Amino acid sequence: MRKSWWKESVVYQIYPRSFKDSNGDGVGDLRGIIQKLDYLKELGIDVVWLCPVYKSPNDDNGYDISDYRDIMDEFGTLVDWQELLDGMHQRGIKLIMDLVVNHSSDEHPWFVEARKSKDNPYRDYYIWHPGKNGQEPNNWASAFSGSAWQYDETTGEYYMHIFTKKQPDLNWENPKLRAEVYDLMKYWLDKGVDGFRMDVINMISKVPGFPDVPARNTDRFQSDFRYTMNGPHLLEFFEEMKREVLSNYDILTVGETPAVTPKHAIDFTNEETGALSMVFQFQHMDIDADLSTGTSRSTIKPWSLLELKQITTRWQKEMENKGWNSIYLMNHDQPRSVSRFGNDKEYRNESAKMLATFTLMLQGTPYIYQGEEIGMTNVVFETINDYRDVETLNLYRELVEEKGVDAQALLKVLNAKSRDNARTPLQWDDSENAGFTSGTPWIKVNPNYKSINVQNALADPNSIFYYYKKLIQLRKQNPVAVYGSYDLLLGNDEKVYAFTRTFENDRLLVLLNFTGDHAAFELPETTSFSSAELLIGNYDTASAENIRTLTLRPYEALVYRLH
Ligand code: ISL
Ligand code: CA
Repeated sequence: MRKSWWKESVVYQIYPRSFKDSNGDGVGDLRGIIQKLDYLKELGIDVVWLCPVYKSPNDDNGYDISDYRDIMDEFGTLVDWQELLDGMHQRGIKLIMDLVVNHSSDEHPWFVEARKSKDNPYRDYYIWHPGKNGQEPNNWASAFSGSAWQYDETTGEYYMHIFTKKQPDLNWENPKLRAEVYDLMKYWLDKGVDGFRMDVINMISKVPGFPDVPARNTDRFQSDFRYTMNGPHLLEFFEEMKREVLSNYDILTVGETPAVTPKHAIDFTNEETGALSMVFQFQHMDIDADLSTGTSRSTIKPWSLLELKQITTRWQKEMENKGWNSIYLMNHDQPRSVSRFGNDKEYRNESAKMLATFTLMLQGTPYIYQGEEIGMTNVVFETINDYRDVETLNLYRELVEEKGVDAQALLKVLNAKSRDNARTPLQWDDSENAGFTSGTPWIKVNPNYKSINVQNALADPNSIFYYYKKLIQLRKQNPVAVYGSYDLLLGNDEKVYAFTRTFENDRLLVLLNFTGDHAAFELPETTSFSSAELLIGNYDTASAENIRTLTLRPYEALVYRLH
């Protein structure tokens, strides 16, 4: 396996709208991030992934871009952006930008032109289709409710939008459009950015003919993305992008790729034949959803550790030596990891550290989402009016207002699943609005900021923050934590997740109790070692000496070096 800086890096994700507001308008901005660069340096991360900061009408908080080469007014200017990049580079931190090119904003000049007439030179930058019997061309649902097609009066045709109707899909079949995308990528790379996170990049090739998806129920529009992802030209587009752009730079590229198998991921990330460094897969993001009755976001069910083990092990083993994983438990689209996979009440501290150990000790590049390093939790909004996310608001309208689903029942699901859980402001201190803004925040602050905040974390040597810091250093000092192969132990244990990492003559043993109970276990005879040295643990006092038969305390995490 080739060594590379992006395999050894730890990435920190910033959602700029909610990170830090520098001018009191209630919206986080670039100068706010500049103020906090030393905080990121202290944590020890290597790379920042910055969610979109380009000009945008903000129908989907920056994922609807109207100018790919300039900065959103609310966030600042290109001059601020340059200062941010320089400030990062001075501190040895790299910057990857979000590349959102499956779709643009409907206010992008390309779309403004495209919708003018059928023979406009920009018409083919987007995907147009006549209606079928006076209705939408097919039964595809948008990921954000309703049809994936919008009728456009001027020319009497529909355009495709997998996300909101203000996010028309770009037509990658058009070589002119592809050349434009490569150009804008070079524009940012030549300014010195260190890579891209590529939004839903496996959606750029759709299955031709746009056939109806099989109906699972009587709904007019079906949430089934089989024909909008991993289409027949995807690998060609990747190859071309690699040839035209990526291969000329030493960068980190991570594709956001829902609904991929390890086979796809290997095609995309293989060192010789793939185009990308790594991808985000989503299998583990569905373990608490009931996909037979709805989507990941509209349903909730208890998840099982056995399933998490099975999914994680599948990705760890199948990608080994063939591709490269990225490891994450949350991002700006997902609930808070400690609330979802740990216990955000009596064991918040222990379980957040246990989950950190899990994330940092797997094979792959780990991603930490802002606030995760201090154990921020889901927020409980009691009314739909507190939510801001377009996906959440559309879902509420569709289910409650159109289909008559019980509002309280849906609010319960949203409390657990809404993307806004990740988007409440970062809690800096215990002053008003958590020190995020001196004005009125664009979305409510989680009321637990009085105790859960950065200031408290920095003042407490036992905080989740310092535990992350230690784990990050551990990963840097031990190549086995980066490159070591993964092997699962105790595959049937419903409480304890145990695995080893092996690289050359070095071996680590990782023991994680995923429950609030005491969990006893016995390592299999085949795990041979004569002594074990504790590298890190999330309880103050050490465990028993004999680690072969151990009882882990609630959410206990231990990492040993085996000799
Ligand atoms: O479509 C999905 C599953 O089939 C979604 O889970 C999808 O993966 C996800 O919504 C894509 O997210 C990304 O693109 C969106 C944007 O709203 C998100 O914030 C972004 O991360 C549209 O750009
Ligand atoms: Ca601001």
